[in-house]
Amino acid sequence: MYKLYGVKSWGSLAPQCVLAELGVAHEMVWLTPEERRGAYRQVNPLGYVPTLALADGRLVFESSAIVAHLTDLKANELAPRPGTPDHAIYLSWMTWMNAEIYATMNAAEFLESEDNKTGDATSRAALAQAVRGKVDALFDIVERRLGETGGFMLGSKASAADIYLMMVTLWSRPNKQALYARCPRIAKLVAAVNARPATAKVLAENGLA
Ligand SMILES: N[C@@H](CCC(=O)N[C@@H](CS)C(=O)NCC(=O)O)C(=O)O
Repeated sequence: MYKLYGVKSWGSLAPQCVLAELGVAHEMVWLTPEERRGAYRQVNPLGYVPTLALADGRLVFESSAIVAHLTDLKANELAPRPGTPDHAIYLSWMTWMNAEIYATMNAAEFLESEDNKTGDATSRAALAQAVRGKVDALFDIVERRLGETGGFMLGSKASAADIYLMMVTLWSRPNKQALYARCPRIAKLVAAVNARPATAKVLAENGLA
């Protein structure tokens, strides 16, 4: 059975939603933010969540890889089948959301955190603001895409890529409502994703209902 290591409302959210949506048997291992710094480093080298432990004990990290692995397990409505051109487009956007949006948000959070001691406070704040500006620009790219696709990341029907997008919007600044007000197509997509019964249940479990 799969074991998903997570922290509530963090990067384990999309993998947990996809496990629930697909009805895949799994166990959740909830960590506190502090626990990630200890023995969990042997599970995930950076102490990041999520990590998915396979039935044979091997460990899969990177949230987008975990989601794509799960949707590849069997034919389902959340993603195109592996090896097809549509699946290439799916992987492309999943990787982009992780490598660009998620990673840039992480960079901004680091710049804003007490761990960042580079230079003076003013230049740190200016740099963080510039990186937040890049995050906004990335969401603008998504907003434009949704105007071309029919409302969802891969077309006119929801997929796991939309669940992933919903997750990263939660961490936008100053808050998710500001993003949804600026990007109405993203807001509509998130509302549709959040209304899915399996996802709604997971959101409630993560304290996000
Ligand atoms: N690229 C990784 C990023 C994971 C990540 O940044 N997780 C955050 C939680 S949302 C984390 O564990 N941060 C802990 C830290 O920065 O120490 C993935 O997609 O899985």
